[in-house]
Amino acid sequence: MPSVKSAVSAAIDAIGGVSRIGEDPDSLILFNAAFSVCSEKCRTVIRETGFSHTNVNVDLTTMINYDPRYVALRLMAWDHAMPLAGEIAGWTGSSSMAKTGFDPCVVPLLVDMKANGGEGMVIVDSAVICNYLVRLAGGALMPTEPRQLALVQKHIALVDDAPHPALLYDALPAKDLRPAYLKHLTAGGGLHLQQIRKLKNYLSQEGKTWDDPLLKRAYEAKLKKTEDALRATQSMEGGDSSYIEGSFQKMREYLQTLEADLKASSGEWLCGDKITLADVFEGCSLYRLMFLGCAFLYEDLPIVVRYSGRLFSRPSLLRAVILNRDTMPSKHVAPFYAEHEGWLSGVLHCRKEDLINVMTNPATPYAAAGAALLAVTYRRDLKQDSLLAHGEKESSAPQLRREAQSGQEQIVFHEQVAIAARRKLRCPDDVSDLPGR
Ligand SMILES: N[C@@H](CCC(=O)N[C@@H](CS)C(=O)NCC(=O)O)C(=O)O
Repeated sequence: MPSVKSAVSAAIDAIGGVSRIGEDPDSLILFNAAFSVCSEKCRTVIRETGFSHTNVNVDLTTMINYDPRYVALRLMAWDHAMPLAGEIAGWTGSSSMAKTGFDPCVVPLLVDMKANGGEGMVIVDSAVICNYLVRLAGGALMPTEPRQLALVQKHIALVDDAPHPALLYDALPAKDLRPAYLKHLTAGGGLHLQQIRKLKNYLSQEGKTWDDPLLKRAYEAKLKKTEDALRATQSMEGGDSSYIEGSFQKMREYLQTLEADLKASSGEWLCGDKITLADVFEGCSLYRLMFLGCAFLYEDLPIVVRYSGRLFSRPSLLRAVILNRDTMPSKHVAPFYAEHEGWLSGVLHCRKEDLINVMTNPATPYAAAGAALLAVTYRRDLKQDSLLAHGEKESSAPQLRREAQSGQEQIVFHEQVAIAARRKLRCPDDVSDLPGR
């Protein structure tokens, strides 16, 4: 069994995307993805608690999270008494580990290098990671009164089991308000099919690039889970929308519970006047619904609406989630950019979505996709500049921060164009072939 340290180095070699934040960034390492609601919870808690850390940005669009070096690291946190996701219930539209088993191929993942007498410890699952972080921070974001404690854990579990993945991959046929690029990418189960192809490709490398029965079991389980998800999408295309209707119904019921629990609170947060981990989870959850154009699910719940307004102006959530430069665009949330960064930023955010919409549209001519691909040849320089600036981001002068932000913005833009163009031109999955990488 390799040490945690060597498994971390191998995973970082595979993934890259490292930024070191704060004065002591070596103790905590967070593998996470910009556009992942579970990662958003962890990043917000890190902002709230102020931990220095190393951020490893996992690009889910390239499916680098299926690389055996990352999966092996994740398996170090697996309690073998727990089934793997895919080995039990079929696709439920939720990604709760408690309900659906341990998924060996997802983010987020935290490593505490100081734990276990300096041997290091791998911690997975957003609820477990966030509970761990608040304990490490001496109980910040956690009440001590037993009934409040139970309420916090209740809402963590509600958000954990909310069918966010279902609402990302699929939508009500008559009310699909997701950004068009999401519709393009998920149409016909397209994203699941790409994931399946990638997983099969890794499985076929057994004995070549990896050789471990646990990894084989992990890939087979993930493949089964993804095939189940594909079947759910395909059932809708066959005219049976009960799966997605059930998911929306479940989401609606959870939001009504939130409304009722907020009503019973003596203050502006779930547990009175002090913000807790439950509010952080709810903030990420409500924001994701808004991003996907699903805020209609709670717009008739007045207490939830006012509560979401407070959460969406919380600096931790703004910086870790809403204004995060690496995340995907959505016109539904462009007003936040306009409000906090000026109208031009709001307009650019919308144009960014427009461009990705065009590039991912199967009807876009190949010449246009080729032109966009050429545009990314500038990316390498941009990336270097921005990484330099990004390293300084937390502590430096406003001028440097602004430069870092604009560098990041351009990189995100170019990366998204690259991804879209690559798909359009049916480039190989291995993105290292792209110009600018
Ligand atoms: N229960 C897990 C769920 C993690 C999860 O499903 N992560 C998603 C992003 S939110 C992911 O990595 N998906 C990529 C994939 O399945 O390929 C947690 O809360 O951490």
